[in-house]
Amino acid sequence: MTSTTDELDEVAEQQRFDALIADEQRIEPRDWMPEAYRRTLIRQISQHAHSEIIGMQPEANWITRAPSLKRKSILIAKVQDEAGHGLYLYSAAQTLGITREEMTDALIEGRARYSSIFNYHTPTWADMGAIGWLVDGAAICNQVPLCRASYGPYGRAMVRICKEESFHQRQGFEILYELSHGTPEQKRMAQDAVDRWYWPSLMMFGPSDDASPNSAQSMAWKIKRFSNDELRQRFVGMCVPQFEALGLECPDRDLRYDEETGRWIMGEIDWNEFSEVLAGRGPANAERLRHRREAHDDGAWVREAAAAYAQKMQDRRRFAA
Ligand code: FAQ
Repeated sequence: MTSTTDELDEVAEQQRFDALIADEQRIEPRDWMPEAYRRTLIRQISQHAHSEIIGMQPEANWITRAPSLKRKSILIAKVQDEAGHGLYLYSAAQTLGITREEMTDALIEGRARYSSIFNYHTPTWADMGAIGWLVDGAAICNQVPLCRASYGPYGRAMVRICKEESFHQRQGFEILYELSHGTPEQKRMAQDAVDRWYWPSLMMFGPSDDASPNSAQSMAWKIKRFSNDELRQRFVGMCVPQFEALGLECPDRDLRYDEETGRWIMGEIDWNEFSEVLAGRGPANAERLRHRREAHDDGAWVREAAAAYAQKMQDRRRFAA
């Protein structure tokens, strides 16, 4: 084929891709897609997968110390759900031509991003409530629109993830509700946890729109459906009545609703703290990566055994044929 024919083919493919996006159709792994679209998806989906896997750590910290058998089994189920989310997402990313090993290596070698939120410590049981309510709540706000992401495997993975996140958010709210309606000391513990997690949960939505280099293109490709600030607004609006139901104070003392614009006016997010965490200098970054690396090394025998078993089965099938 001549290069002119190649170029004509590429123009036709691009037109087909653009038409599918314009028509709200899904792009599937077999379809032609622009290289930048593929790379953007690998970036976002793998970062998302890493977040789910690293995100197991702050809550796993409380499994052995949960205050009752019921709380312990709920927490184990939640942490296992996060592992499952990581696996669906790694699988979705693999349909774009990257391997699980490449993604894992990038994470444990410190070359990959994962959500800033998981670089904070969980010193009290109330942190389990605050994570469920605020962190899973923010995750739902961000992820429900991703169920309509233009890339089929990502959107479909998000449907099940969102259902599970709803249960997570509900259990977090319930932990906080019990604490905030318990003894004065329990209520103080709940307020303290919410004070520590509120601002970092707002940072989960990413930089403000004017500082978000990827948003415009990702929205044009219908990967993202709303901007970072739009989703942050939606989340704050969702939290306000829930703060009241919990009987807890919102840590943002400047928060108010502007009737004229229909928007929440918020206090200033500490973007310096956000960039420090992204640069690897958050309270628990080093610990999270160290733990992930150790878990990877400890699991080497499982991977080797699984590969040896798969090889044995393949040989058996070949000899039987
Ligand atoms: N932390 O141009 P944008 C969960 C990076 S899952 C770290 O706005 P984009 C469930 C961004 O990657 C939580 N990095 O980027 C759970 C980019 O870096 P790059 C994870 C951040 O992609 C609950 C740069 O800044 N959820 O919580 C953060 O258009 C409980 C510029 O930003 C997802 O991943 C951040 N907060 O928008 C699990 C959802 N924000 O790659 C366990 C899917 C931004 O250019 C327990 N992802 N960055 O070097 C998304 O929706 C998007 O990727 C955004 C960022 C909105 C996170």
